[in-house]
Amino acid sequence: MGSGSAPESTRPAGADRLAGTARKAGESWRAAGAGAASVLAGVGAAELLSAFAVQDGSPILVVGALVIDLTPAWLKNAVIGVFGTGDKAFLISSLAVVLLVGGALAGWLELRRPPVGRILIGVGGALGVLAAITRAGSSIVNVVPSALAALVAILFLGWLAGLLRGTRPTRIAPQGEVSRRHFVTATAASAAGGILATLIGQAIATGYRAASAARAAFHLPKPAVAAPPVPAGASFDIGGLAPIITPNADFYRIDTALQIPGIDPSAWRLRITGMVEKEVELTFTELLALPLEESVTTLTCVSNEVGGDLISTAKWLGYPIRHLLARAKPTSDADMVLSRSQDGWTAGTPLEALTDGRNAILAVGMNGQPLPLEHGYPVRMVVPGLYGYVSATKWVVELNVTRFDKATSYWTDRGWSERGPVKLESRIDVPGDGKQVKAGTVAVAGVAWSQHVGVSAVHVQIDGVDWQEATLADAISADTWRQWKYAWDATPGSHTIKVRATDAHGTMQTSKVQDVVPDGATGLHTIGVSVVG
Ligand SMILES: Nc1nc2c(c(=O)[nH]1)N[C@H]1C(S)=C(S)[C@@H](COP(=O)(O)O)O[C@H]1N2
Ligand SMILES: [Mo]
Repeated sequence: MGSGSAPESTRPAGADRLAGTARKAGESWRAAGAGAASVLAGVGAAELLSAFAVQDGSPILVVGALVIDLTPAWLKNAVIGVFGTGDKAFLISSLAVVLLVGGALAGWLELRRPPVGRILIGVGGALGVLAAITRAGSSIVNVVPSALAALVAILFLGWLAGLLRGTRPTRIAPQGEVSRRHFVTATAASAAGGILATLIGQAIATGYRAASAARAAFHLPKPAVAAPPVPAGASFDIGGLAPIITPNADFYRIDTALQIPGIDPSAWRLRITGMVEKEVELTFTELLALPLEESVTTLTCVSNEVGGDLISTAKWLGYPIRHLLARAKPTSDADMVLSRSQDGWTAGTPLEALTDGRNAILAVGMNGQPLPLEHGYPVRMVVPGLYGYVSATKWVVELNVTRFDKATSYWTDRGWSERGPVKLESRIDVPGDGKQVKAGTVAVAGVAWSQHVGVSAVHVQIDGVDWQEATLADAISADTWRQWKYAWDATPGSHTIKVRATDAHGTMQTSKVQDVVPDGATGLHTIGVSVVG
């Protein structure tokens, strides 16, 4: 028997037990720390996601809102009595404490009885999901951050608890397979990362939430010049045909904004700068005090494929840009207005399109509502006849008067054409491509557009035979799309249907197939249907 046996074995049994108890106590604290850190990591991931992608559904805020709703009035009053306007801060801090204590408890349970700790976190996540669902006006995406929070916290807890178990002494590795320092570093990094992500997420989302609240409190002024009512004859009653006015919720959305700019309308300014005799600055209040005009205009994206749905129509409320430019007095050599969005995006619009009398406006209203945040609240541009990328700047804050040979814009820097007039196009909405229909009279219908020129005719061709004239719905104006329909006498078998529009100048839509790059797609929308007897 050598004298080199482990020191433990020579220690008295009592000291051994004491050391064991102390180790266990320390381990419990570390498990609690791992649980709290896991929850912080989960919350951080969720706050980032809700700030960037979901726009709403921050687990902290949805749970907070639910707590506010569930708190009895007497308790609410007591809290307000004690904390005054700090009541919200009190609520958030209380939630943070509950989360951390819950996380610590989960960590402790996880070490003792896996996977009970992770299950507890799952239950907490389910509460967040429930809170998100019960929020007024919430959609299903709002539950995603809470679900993500739970998932991330569960993964982190599994990982950290594994590391912690690895620090236990074993016969082969008396110091444990994982160093305690390694575990502590991993836990601290998880916690710090979670806190940082939460702070960043909150900072980013604050502007959006403030703008959202300001928009909710804002009532559109009455138009000085109302749009004439949309003629009854502008719409056919055919199921599946795009409605002549697109509801805001269905209006296509295209932009580069990862996070929708949250603009405080009271801080919003429009600056007209550059090649002008006099720079002009306008506040939101000043804009609203001007005589606003209503106009119905169809907006199209240059990326709209033939037959695509990146096109919508709204009744806009706004102020003609030409009047503001007249105040600034562009110099005679200027030919472009580089509009800039709050987030730095730019569009280059021919000066002429903004001054030639068309309804080129700074819009504040869309279908009787303040502009939705994703469509440019508080102010955007709408210019009939031009694709959105050269005209329809959302969250607009500056009009820089310049020249095409001096300035470029966001998409022209990326290979798209400098000029972007909308091309004459038409689309078949019904029947849908590849659909089966019954033999007999079949309603074929769709839309055609050539903004600021107008559509004068639409023809339909079945199986490459003759072009038949379709019936046009009444036009709202040359700036809007036009519905068309054709009663087709369908016989059993497979058939191809093509559509072709003619504009108000008599120019026929080209059948030449061109890609969306660099200035918009061309070609005839063609569908296939099978007719059964
Ligand atoms: N600030 C900003 N404005 C923008 C864009 C953008 O990326 N950022 N995209 C433009 C493009 S390409 C189009 S087609 C229209 C789309 O407007 P909508 O999303 O309201 O339909 O917005 C235009 N305005
Ligand atoms: Mo676009």
